[in-house]
Amino acid sequence: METCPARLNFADHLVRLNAGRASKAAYIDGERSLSYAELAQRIARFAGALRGLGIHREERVLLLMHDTTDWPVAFLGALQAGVVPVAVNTLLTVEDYAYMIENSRCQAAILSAPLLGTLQAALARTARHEVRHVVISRPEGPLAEGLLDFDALVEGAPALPAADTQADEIAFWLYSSGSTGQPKGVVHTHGNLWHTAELYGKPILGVREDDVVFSAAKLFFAYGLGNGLTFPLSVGATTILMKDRPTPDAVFERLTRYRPTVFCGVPTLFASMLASPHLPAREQVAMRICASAGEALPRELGERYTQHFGCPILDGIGSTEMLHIFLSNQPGGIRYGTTGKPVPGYEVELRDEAGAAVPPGTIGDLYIKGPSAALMYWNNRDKSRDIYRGAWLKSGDKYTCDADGYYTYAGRSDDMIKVSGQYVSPVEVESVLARHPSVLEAAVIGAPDADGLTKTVAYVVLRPGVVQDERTEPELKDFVKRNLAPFKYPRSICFLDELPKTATGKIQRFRLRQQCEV
Ligand code: 3SK
Repeated sequence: METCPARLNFADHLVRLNAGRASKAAYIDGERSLSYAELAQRIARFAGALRGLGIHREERVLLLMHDTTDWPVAFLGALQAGVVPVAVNTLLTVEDYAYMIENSRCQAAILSAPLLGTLQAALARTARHEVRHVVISRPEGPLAEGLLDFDALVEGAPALPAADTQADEIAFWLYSSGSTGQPKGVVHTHGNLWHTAELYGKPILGVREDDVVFSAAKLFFAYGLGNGLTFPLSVGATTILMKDRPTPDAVFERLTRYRPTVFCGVPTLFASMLASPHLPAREQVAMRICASAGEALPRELGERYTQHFGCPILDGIGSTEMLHIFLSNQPGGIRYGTTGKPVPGYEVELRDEAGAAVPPGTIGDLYIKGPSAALMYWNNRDKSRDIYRGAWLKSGDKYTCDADGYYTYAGRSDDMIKVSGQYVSPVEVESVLARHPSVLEAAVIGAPDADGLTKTVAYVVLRPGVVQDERTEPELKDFVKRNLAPFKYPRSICFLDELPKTATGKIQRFRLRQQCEV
């Protein structure tokens, strides 16, 4: 295996690698496409535009963008300039963005036009921000004064040669959420991108030059970033981007129109695809391999999918901190219901609370060692020390390993619940529910649905005198959607007279789990 070059600008690396593919389509988003030559040209010009706006190396820019061809241009253009893109989830709240703007001290925001109102509300709520420029991708009409048009900026800028960066140099950030407190800025290097392609994208997922790749997971997720940018561009493949929500119908439209050969999803999506009356027939699609991450893929779901499409799913687990998948099923050795084996190049250990390795078959905390680990959480030494332990990283997941070396998911070691691949903090949802005037107290847990996928369930005790009727549950769900990122709402609500508690008043979540089925 090649070693990672010490001097590496990952954008420049990709541009050079694809220099011989000038006319080949790199990206197609349904409205526009970019050949490899156009992509290279726009990356260099966007880098030039950042320079022209007075943004210096190592300064941050916020990327709040839907998946269109402008996303890779902005991300790689920033890398090319040595500027650090902070790519964020497009589904968060004004408060989340206000925090991220302050925390990252970003100098510019690059955003999709429909997100402008949210960004402006976040800027208004930020006591001290340093955002000097707001750049709009795909404006829907004339832009108000002071806003910059992405296309005009790119087309009017000179090409900037790549900054001479090191593999270990900060390249970009993503944000990761925890069960309490604010999101944490996960700081990644140029070299980390290179390692995920060399260790997982090429050898495990097996992405090739002749592939058409489609990831339903968006580029702002670490999982989507690898699937839809790092891996296909590392081999000169073509990538389909979709700005819409990944509903089964939207996904079917892309699977049948563009016939991707590599498709990356999450278990909740695979389940809703199989349940849809519009599920395409095997002959209508061209998938040869699929990836799944975000939550454990139930065995039966993997088997049904493969039976229908004739295409295997490689279920794996990664993390924002490790950038991509480090434990995965691998072609030729798939065991549905397990997360497979360590990806070569990564080491995995299961440890007990004292830090000792657990014997086969025993549940332990998952630790990982590998070359794509983030440097730190930005400005957060305590949380960094908690997770990054020397060369090892504590994932927060519990696993068992069988005698054949296959790992099986056994839940989280913190309170977080993973729903459709996104973390939900029960504490956060409970505190929003408790703010509703009808609610006395609430407890939130994760419970399996009929497909074996985890969904959030809220247990609610109403205030004395409040009468529960058919409007109560939808009202409480809407209340959570209005006050938190909407994906965090509880999928079902059970009303109780009281919550089970210990003698000292602690809620007994295990008793709620025992009585619960979604
Ligand atoms: O959720 C996962 O398993 C995952 C996979 C790849 C990259 C990032 C994450 C969180």
